[in-house]
Amino acid sequence: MTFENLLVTGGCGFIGSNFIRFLLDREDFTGRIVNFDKLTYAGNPDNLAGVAERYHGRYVFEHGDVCDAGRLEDLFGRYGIDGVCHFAAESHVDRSIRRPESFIHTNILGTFQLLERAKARGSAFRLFHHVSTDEVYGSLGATGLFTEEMPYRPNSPYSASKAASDHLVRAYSETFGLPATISNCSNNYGPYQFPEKLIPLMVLNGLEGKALPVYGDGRNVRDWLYVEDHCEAIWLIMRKGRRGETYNIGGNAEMENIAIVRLICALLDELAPVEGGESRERLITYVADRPGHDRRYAIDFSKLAGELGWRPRQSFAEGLRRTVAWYLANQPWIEGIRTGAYRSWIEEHYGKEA
Ligand code: NAD
Ligand code: TDX
Repeated sequence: MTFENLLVTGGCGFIGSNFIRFLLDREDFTGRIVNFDKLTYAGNPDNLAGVAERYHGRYVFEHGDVCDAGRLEDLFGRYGIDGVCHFAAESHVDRSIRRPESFIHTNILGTFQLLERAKARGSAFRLFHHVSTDEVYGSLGATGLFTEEMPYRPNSPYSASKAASDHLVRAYSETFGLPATISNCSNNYGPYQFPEKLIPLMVLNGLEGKALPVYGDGRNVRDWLYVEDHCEAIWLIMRKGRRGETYNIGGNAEMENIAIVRLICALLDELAPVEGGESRERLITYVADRPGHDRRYAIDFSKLAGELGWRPRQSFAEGLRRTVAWYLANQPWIEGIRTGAYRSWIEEHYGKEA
């Protein structure tokens, strides 16, 4: 299965931009990508710098909101969309606790509008792939793994909105026969991740000599997956996954937050030592816990491994080193965010409300 005109939503975000680069380089994808993105604070055109020029004719950017039914109708018709890979979302848990409304709009209503447009394409439509999270399953105790059969128990407004969108995709598949797949993945890390998430935040704060805020006791556990491994899994599911199915994706890399922060300090001390040789560990600061903070996530991805032969390639130690090195080597990208220059560019091209 391949696609001639694939709509990628949220392609200017962290995982979406990695996915677009990944896919355009593959020999088994010869079609065109239409990247549809609202360019919220998390959408950064610098993530795809040079792509339109390099893949001329195979990559198009369209600015807009997945909640905008009229805009979607125009896009689906104009480009003859035959597949969707749906990344667009409000993605940050802390923001969903402070201001949940945009999460309900984009993650739930936006997914609904996309499903409606995909359904309206009838037999011309091949697949709706929905990119989701392991957070829909809630929190684990010291043992056990999330499987695809587990009941959903989302604990944050973010994960509740993603759970709702997963259910909508499933319902469109069951009720209307819409060809759809869903993937629920653990925490991603790698190049182009917005520095509000744990790993890039610690790297940037460490470089600037700022406090490294660790929530609660720092012993919450997440499973970590290098973003390129996630992209491979998504593409494999899109091509070969069974329609109507959900696949868990994980990295086999459970880590306590505090251990990650210490590893980042050690990498920064090695790759960008402070004058005088002091360790960044002195910047570690325990702060108030996140409300409803899930204690542990861990993934059983044996369905994906058994049916489609997928395995993560990147070890956490090597992936983290590559990631820290990427941030060190990409100062202009960091500066664009730090100074807000990426926003001024967007406002100039698309207006203040973008
Ligand atoms: P991100 O926040 O970096 O990017 C989100 C992108 O969506 C941005 O480019 C933003 O401009 C765009 N967007 C937001 N609202 C939009 C709207 N209404 N219309 C159109 N575009 C809109 O997110 P990410 O970390 O790349 O995550 C991508 C997807 O993967 C999300 O659906 C997320 O739930 C899921 N996911 C993320 C992780 C992770 O660790 N980051 C793990 C599992 C699943
Ligand atoms: O400053 C911090 N200090 C801290 O201790 C931040 C930003 C986070 N944390 C902790 C909270 C979590 O236990 O680190 C862990 C990771 O936090 P985030 O990077 O905010 O990720 P998380 O909340 O686990 O959610 C992420 O993974 C699943 C993504 O943001 C989601 O989009 C994805 O679905």
